[in-house]
Parts: sequence; C-alpha cells; structure tokens
Amino acid sequence: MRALYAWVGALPSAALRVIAVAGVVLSPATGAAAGQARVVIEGFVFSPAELQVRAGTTLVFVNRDRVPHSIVGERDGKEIFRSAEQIDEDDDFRIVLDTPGELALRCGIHSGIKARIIVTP
Ligand SMILES: [Cu+2]
Repeated sequence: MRALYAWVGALPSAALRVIAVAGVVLSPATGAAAGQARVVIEGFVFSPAELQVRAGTTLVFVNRDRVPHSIVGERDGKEIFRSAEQIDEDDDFRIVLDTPGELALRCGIHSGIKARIIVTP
C-alpha cells in the first residue's frame, strides 16, 4: 500500500486525495478507476489470461476450482512474489503492483497455468 499512498500523495487536488483514500482512485488524466483488478482461476486457466493495469492497482486472484492453486509472479524470469502454497476454492490472494513492466504469472502447483500482466505507469 505504500506505493499507492505515495502515488495518491502526488495528486494535485485535496478532493481527489480524499476520494483515493476512500478506495476509488481516480486518474486526473482519464477519470478511469485504477483501484482493483480481478483475475479468476477457473477450469485450470487464468481469466483473463492477459491484463493491463496501472501501477498501484491491487490485483485480486480468486480460485474458483475445487483444487488448490497458488500464484507466482515473475519479472524477467526472476520471482518477485509468491502467494501461500495453497489457495483453496473461493479463497483469494491480493497484491499491489507498484512497478511498471511486464509480469508473468503462473500457478506454483500447476506450472502450465499462465497469465501475463502489463503494469503501466
Ligand atoms: Cu494450480
């Protein structure tokens, strides 16, 4: 959350800052919400399998399968985050993506389950 607050602090208007703290971060440029994005694992695939989000977005992964999955995030082949070993059915895992760039996601249990996240500034 630190990066999100840093970004919020950079907003020009006090009113926008209050809105952002309430959980709905508005972009001064486009007005698009940048608070949260959701990725579901269902039927052994990530949905969506490719997603673009803005830096500071909280990604929420939800497991809709009856078997456990986990989430591993890699950048340039290097692991940058890993969820609990088992995310059970209907449980979730959340992470704030604060660094722009491309992320490769995979399940830590079933390595064939993959997704790609593009984090824009
Ligand atoms: Cu899995």
